[in-house]
Amino acid sequence: MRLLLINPNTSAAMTASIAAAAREIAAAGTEIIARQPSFGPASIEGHFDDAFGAAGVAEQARLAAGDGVDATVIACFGDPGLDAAREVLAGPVLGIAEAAFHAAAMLATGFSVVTTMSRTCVIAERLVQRYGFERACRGIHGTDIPVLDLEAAGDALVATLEAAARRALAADRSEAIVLGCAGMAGLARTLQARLGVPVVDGVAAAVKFAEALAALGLQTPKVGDYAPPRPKPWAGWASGLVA
Ligand code: 2AL
Repeated sequence: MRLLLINPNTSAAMTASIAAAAREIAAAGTEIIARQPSFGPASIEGHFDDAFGAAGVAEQARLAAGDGVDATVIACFGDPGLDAAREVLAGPVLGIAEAAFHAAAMLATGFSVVTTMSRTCVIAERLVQRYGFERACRGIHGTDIPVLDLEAAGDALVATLEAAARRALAADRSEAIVLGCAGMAGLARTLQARLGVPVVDGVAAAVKFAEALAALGLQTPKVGDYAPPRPKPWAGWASGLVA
C-alpha cells in the first residue's frame, strides 16, 4: 500500500526523521511517501503555527489526491488539517494524537501525555476533549523542549523526557505515556525500556492503524461531513489548488 505521511511543519530534517521512523515500523509492502507544506513554520508550537500547519496539510492532501494514496498520516501532535484532509482524500486519514490516544487507551486505564513546550498543552487538551478521551487521559505535561531541539536528541534531552514521564506517571496515577510530538518518534523504545510502562509514539501507532484500516478495506465516507469541498471561486495564492 501507498501511505502518505504529511509532516505539517516545513523542517525537511524533521520530515526525513519522521519518514525514517515510519519506514522502520511499516509492513514490508507499505511505501511511505513523505511530504511537507510548501509554506509555513519550521515547527508547530502554538495556535498561530497550527493554523498554518493546517493550511499546509490541506495543500499537501489536495496535491496528493488522485495519486493513488491508500491512507494518510498527519504527523504533528496537534493533528492540524485532519478534517480538511479527509474531505479531499479517499483513504483513511489519521492524526498522530488521535492514533496515540486510541492505542494508549487500549493498553491502560489511564495515560499521561508528555509533550514539548508547555504552551502546546492546551492544544493537546482540546484534542483529548474532541476525541472523547477525558477519562483515560489523566494529565498533559509540557517539558519546554522546543520541537526542533528534538532533531539532535542527546542523552540530556532523553533524561529530561524520562524524568518528566516519571513525574507524570506518579502525579497522574497513570500506567502509560503518550509522546506529544512527532519529533519524539525515535525515542519511544528507549523510554519504554527505562520506564517499564507502554510508551506510545503516535507516528508508529498511526502507521499501523492506517495499515489495518486499509487492509480492512475501510475508507473515509464521502457523503455528509467529509464530502468533497464545494466548488467556488477562490482568491489569492491558494486558488491554484482548487482550479
Ligand atoms: C509538534 C509536532 O508533532 N510537530 C511540531 O512541529 N510540533 N507537536 C508539539 N506538541 O510540539
